Amino acid sequence: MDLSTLSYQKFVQFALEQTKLRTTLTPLPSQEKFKSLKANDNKSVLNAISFCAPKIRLLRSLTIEDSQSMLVLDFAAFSKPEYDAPIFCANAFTTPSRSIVVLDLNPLYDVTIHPDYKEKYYKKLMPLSEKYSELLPWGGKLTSESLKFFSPIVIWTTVASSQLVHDVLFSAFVDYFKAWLELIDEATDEKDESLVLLNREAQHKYLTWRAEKDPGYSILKKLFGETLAKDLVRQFLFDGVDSLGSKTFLDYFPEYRLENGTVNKKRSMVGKSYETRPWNSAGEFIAD
Ligand code: BLA
Repeated sequence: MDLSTLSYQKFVQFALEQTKLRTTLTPLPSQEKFKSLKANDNKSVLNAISFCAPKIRLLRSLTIEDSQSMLVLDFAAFSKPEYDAPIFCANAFTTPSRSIVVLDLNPLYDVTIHPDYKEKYYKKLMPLSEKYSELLPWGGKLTSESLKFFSPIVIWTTVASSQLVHDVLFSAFVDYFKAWLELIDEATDEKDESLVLLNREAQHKYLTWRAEKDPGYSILKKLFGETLAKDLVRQFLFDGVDSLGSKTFLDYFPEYRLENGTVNKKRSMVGKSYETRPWNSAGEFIAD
């Protein structure tokens, strides 16, 4: 399809407007640093924004739009470590033929081993996973390791690009972002410093995973060159990876260690799995 009628700007604008209705956003230094970022191809249009708010450590968005070849949305929002709230995650990669999408409130703690966390945040949101299951169906096998960062309401899809899919995706983005804002509104700050520490480490582990293994990296490298792409990933997209903790990728994910001590470049050690949605509509894990 012709991408020139589609844009992810409306998604970002909606999120900013909704957030401003509830809290005060303050621009972060990383926004200033990356706002005049330019791509090597001289045609992709970029938009990079980043903010914090009293309960929000980082709300950032990167869009890359070239109507001839691709539209990219990478939007995420992280609470301050005083809150154990999920991470808002909206990633979309759209070409004239297909759209690859992950939309989720990524859990801070793996829901398959923390049922209390699942109960606390996802029980009442489960209807969302059904609402879009027809038009944005499960995308098939994915990197197995990614699944522990996903929630039972995750939308993971790879579908033919169309205006309808784009509109449905916007509607889903609206629902999921409002749900996230609601959770942030309701969140009360943790007073127990040892639990705040756990929250901080959980965010750091997530950032470490994504800064190392995000599937978008090869495209960022092509557009910006290796050095800038790395800075973009570590200082903008996953800001906090170098400050929220001191553990390394191999401390968190030792199975990726090669004999010479470096990180295995493979995305998955286990391989891809989960051909179908591994949660049922009650949020129970149904894959083995
Ligand atoms: C593919 N993106 C994918 C896949 C997933 C994600 C699961 C399928 C391949 C796989 O299983 O690894 C997304 N994975 C995620 C997310 C998390 C995760 C969000 O673990 C969070 C924890 N995608 C982007 C951006 C670009 C992009 C910004 O978000 C480009 C700049 C591209 N994603 C992209 C491409 C593919 C892809 C090109 C298909 C090619 C591939 O699989 O490598």
